[in-house]
Amino acid sequence: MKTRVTELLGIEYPIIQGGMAWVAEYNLAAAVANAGGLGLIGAGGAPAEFVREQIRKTKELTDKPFGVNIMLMNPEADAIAQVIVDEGVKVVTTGAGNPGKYMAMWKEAGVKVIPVVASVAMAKMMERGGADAIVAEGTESGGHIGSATTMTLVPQVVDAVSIPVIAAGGIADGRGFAAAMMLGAEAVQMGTRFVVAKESIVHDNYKKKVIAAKDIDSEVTGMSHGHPVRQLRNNMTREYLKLEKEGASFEELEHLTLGALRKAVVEGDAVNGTLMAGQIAGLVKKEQTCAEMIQEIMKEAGELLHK
Ligand code: TUI
Repeated sequence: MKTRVTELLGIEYPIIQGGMAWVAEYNLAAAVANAGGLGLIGAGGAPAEFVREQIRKTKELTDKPFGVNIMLMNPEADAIAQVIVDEGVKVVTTGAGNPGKYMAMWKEAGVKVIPVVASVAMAKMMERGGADAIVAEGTESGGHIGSATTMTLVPQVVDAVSIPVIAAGGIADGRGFAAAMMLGAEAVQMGTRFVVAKESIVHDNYKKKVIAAKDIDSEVTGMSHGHPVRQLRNNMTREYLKLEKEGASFEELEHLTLGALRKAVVEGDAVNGTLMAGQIAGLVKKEQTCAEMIQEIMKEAGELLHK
């Protein structure tokens, strides 16, 4: 399937893997790239030199295009922005902020820039700043989220900009893919389904929780201090939401979450760790290779779109 996004990125299928902190490391990025999608390394809160190593390791596993996602709240974001240029990475996506200050250096280096946004205003601002495409991410997504749903956000962003739009949030199968195309998107970004990929290094306890999750098993923490994060309900979310309700300070809550994502992904602490996942987790039923996932989605979507 050809769209402006497959042309822009030189990929076979219009499927982009989410830039999930801790989860989106080189094994997953390379597996998605080799399966014909766009693989991403999620820099999350990692130091710049760690990201450089991840880029080099990805290159050893694939000669297909891949990108890096920068979480803009990372204190090392400036250094990571430079690593992307130095290592010749072709695509960058950004999250949790405004990448405006890096746009000129990336464009000059020929890097394709795809900001992830949660509003029409931000999408327009990014287009004016020179973005090549935009990910419109609905509140169904896991991790740090905005408030608009994918169903409402995607068509409004499509109408507001001329650059290609990639839909994210609540998409995990061929039906979601086809629906996103109907809303005017030219690719989808998926995170939650790739968490349970065979090539994903996520701890088995975390994968099991995603596979067991039902439709209403996620909670949004951090709403009170302006950093809403969607994750699966567990002891951590119950504790967090209780403290938040009692008016705990940002610092207190931060203390609770510090390192909690690593605890879940690496150590498999599904009780006190942060199990970031989207609302579509209820649809994710089994571990498969990235190639199996992408093939299945494209086949199902092809049949639906043909009908
Ligand atoms: O960035 C994401 N999702 C993320 S980042 C992340 S790491 C993290 N860990 C713990 C706590 C908080 C974050 C986990 N998930 N998605 C892309 C996204 N970006 N969604 C919404 C936004 C966004 C929000 C505000 C983009 C721009 C923005 O602009 C603010 C401004 O500067 O005007």
